[in-house]
Amino acid sequence: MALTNIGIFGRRNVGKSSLINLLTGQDTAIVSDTPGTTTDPVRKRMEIPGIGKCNLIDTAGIDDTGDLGEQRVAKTYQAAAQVDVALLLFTANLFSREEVQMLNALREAQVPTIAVHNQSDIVPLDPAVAMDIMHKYAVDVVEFSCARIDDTLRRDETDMLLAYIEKAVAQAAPFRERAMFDGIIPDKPKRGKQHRVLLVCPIDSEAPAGRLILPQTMAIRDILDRGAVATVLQPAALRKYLRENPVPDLVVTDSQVFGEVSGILPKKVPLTSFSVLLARSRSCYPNYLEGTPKISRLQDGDRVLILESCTHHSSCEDIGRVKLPALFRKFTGKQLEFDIVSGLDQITRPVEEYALIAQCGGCMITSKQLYNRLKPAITKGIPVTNYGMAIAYMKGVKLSADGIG
Ligand SMILES: Nc1nc2c(ncn2[C@@H]2O[C@H](COP(=O)(O)OP(=O)(O)OP(=O)(O)O)[C@@H](O)[C@H]2O)c(=O)[nH]1
Ligand SMILES: [Mg+2]
Repeated sequence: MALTNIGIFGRRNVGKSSLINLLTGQDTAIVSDTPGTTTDPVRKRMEIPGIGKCNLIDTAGIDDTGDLGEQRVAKTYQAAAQVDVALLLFTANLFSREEVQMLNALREAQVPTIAVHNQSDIVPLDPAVAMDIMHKYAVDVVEFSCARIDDTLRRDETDMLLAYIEKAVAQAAPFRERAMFDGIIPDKPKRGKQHRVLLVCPIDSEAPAGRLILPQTMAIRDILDRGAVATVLQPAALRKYLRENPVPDLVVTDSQVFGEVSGILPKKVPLTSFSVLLARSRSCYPNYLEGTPKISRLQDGDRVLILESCTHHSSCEDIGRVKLPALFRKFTGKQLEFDIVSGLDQITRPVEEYALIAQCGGCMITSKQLYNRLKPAITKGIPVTNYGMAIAYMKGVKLSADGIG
């Protein structure tokens, strides 16, 4: 199941650290009545019933001042752009410039947010203030206190807050990552049947020394989590393996050897690639499904943008800079122009100038960053595709909506 990042934001001393401690049931963060106690984001992993695995993130106050204070605020805003769900704490019915500014940043990053009126044991939430916030900013407003003495009241308020969080997590769903084999391999072996997955991993000059690449490691981990069996081999060992072993339930390979592997496999064996599985597990996959066939419509003079999100992954870089442009030209037979933008660098040309955008798997960035990266193009109706899906399409491997060929 996906990991949900839940951020806690608000001015200094509103009780952000007290709330993370209450939710985790531990002294996760230091609590004190000195404003500015929390300086860097503090993360705590926990399992919340109904929500699953979460990272709770406590942050520095959004009203911090001075040189260092401003740096802390900047860090808090950085964290805000990364979370899936936000709790924006305020007290004494004070919801003004700082809160609105943070709310706007969270909205910009499409983070479902709950306004939590904390310390309500000192000053209760004014219903008129709550209505005003709800109407103006379309967020839920919850009355809360980290210091209720009455156990039942505290439990009820906590349950209520968790219910609101659960609702916000559901709203954040489009950005949450699915596990790689979610919906493809059962969570657990069913009726004793272990799923057998064959991973065909080319180890060529582009492979990093001494290790597998991240999508391969992620695939193996998810197969293990599901109680399934992974067999890992190189393409050269595939024919002999298939002669001597039962047919696997699924084969996963590198997009670059899609053609070679599908030529060797018996027709009925489902085949996909690591990068397709990765794309499928994250945001924008439906956009890729829609955008990929548009490769066939490219015309002479069209400009294609290649988005290479990790700067240090030499194998991706080689695909983005060399192999993919060559494949596009060969497949379409058209004169195409290519621009390549690395990391999360600014896209200099107006996005409207592109006929198509090809995004790498983005294994080093979050699903939300990926979404925010592609959003301007998607909203303008520019087709987007993904390295692995584009390669599969151009090599004639037809993928189902689930990414299986
Ligand atoms: N009465 C009351 N006190 C609270 C409540 N929540 C927190 N406090 C107290 O408020 C003070 C500040 O709490 P913290 O949790 O440290 O606040 P914070 O938002 O993390 O503060 P910074 O880290 O400085 O930004 C502490 O003295 C807490 O004990 C509450 O709901 N009611
Ligand atoms: Mg704190």
